[in-house]
Amino acid sequence: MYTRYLIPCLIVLIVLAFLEVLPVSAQSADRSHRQPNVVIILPDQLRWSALGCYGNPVIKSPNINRLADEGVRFTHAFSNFPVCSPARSTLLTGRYARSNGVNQNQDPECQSGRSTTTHTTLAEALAAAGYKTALVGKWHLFPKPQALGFQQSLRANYPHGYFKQKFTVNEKEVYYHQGYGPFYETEKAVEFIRLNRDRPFFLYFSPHPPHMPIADLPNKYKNMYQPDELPIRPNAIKDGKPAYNEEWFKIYMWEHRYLRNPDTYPEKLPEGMDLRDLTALYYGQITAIDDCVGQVMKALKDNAIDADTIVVFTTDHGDLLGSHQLFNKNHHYIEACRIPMMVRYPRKLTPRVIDKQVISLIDVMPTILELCGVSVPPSVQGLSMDAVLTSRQTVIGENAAYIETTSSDGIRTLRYMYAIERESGNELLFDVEADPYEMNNLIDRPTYKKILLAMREKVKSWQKQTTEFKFEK
Ligand SMILES: [Ca+2]
Repeated sequence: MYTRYLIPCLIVLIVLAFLEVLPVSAQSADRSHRQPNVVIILPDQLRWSALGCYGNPVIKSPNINRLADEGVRFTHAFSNFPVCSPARSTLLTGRYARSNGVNQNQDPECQSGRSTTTHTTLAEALAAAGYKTALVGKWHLFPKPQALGFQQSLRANYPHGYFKQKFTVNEKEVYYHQGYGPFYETEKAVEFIRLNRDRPFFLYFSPHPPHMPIADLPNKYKNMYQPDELPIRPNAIKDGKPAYNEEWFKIYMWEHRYLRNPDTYPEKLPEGMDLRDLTALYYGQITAIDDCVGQVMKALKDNAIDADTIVVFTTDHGDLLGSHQLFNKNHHYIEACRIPMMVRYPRKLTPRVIDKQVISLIDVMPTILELCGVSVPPSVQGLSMDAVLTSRQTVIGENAAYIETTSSDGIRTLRYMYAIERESGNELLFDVEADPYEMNNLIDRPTYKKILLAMREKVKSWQKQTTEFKFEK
C-alpha cells in the first residue's frame, strides 16, 4: 500500500540531490568538487586609503591586510553610486542604480512587497543554485531581505547606534542588544558559518561602521589613535588648517541622536576638536571592524572551509572626511568613490595585486556567479572579472567605472576622472595620475580638449545604453 508514495518520494530525493540541498555528507565527500561558499564582507563608508593594504601608514588593519595578502586585491575599485541604498542595490543586482530604480537612499526600515529592485539578485541566483542565503547586519533596501532572496536575516534596524542597537530576526522577532552591535553581528555571522559548513552558503555580512555615529565605539578603540600622528590628505587642508564643520562633526559623532533634536542635544563637541580627532574615531571604528573580519576568517578556518570559500571584502562607498571641504559622500571625488576590493579564494585564485583593471560594485555579482559556476542572469549590466582574477586576461571590457550621484553622472578610468552635473551641465575633469588629490580641474585646458570630448561622449553613450528604470504606476 506504500508503493504509491515510493515514486513521488524518489522524485523528491532526486530533485533535492540535484539542487544540492542535501548535506554534503550525503553527497560527494570530495571537497574539490563542491560549490564554493560565498562571504561578502561589506562595512559601510570605508575610504580605501584608510587601510594598511592600500598604503595607510598608521591604521591597524592586520586582518584585512592578511585577507588582501592571501587574495587578489584590486588597486582601482569604485562605487558606482557613492550613497548607501543605490550602492547596495547595484552590488546585489549587478545593475546601475539608474537602471534598477534605487537612485536615492530608501526608507531605512523594510516594508513588505517588492516595490524596488525588481531584477534577479545575487542572493536569488545563489539560492536557486542550492545555496543557503543569509544577511547579517545593515540592509537599507526597501523590501524585506526575504523578498530579495535571503532565506534568513539578522537585520540591524535604523537608526543606527552601535550600542543598544535594535535588531530584527527574519523580519519577525525584534529585540535590543546592549553591547557593541558589530561584535554581536560577528558572533551571529560565525554561528551561521558553523551551522552551514556542510553545504554551500552565501553570507552577506554588512557591519555598519565606520559610518557615523563614530563616537559610539568601545573605549579600547576610542583611545587607540593619537590624533597628532594621523595623516590628513592635502586636499582637506585650506589656508593651512584642516577642514572643520561643526554641524558635520556632530553628525559624524552622534548621527541620528543629534539629528533628531539638534537644538537641544545635550552633548557638545570636545574642546578644540579638529579633523584629526574626528579621524582618530573613524580609524578606531575601522580597527574594530578589522577585528570582526578576523573572527569571520577564523571561523572559516576553524570549520575547514576557508579554501573553498570566496570572500569578497569591499564597501558601499568611501567618505570625503574633509577633502575639498566636503563631508560624507554622494560626490565624484575619489575619497567618496574609491573603495577597497579584494577577493580571496585559495582553491582557485593565486594571491596578487591587480593594478591594470578597473572594477566597480556592478561587477561583483557576475564575478561571484561565474566563480561559483552559476549562470549570470541576462539583466546584469556588470562584467565578470573571472578571466582577470584567474590571470587568463590582463584587462577586460571598457576598463572604466561609470559613477552616478543624485545630481551627476561620470566616469573613471585608470588615469582620468570626468563628471557632469545633470541640471547645470557643470563639468569636472582630472588627470588623476598627475593630480591624485584632484585639485586642478582641466575642463578649460586646450591640451586636454580631446580627452574631455572623449569622456563626455563615453558618459553620453552610457546614459543612452543604460535605460532608466520606471516604476509602474
Ligand atoms: Ca553607506
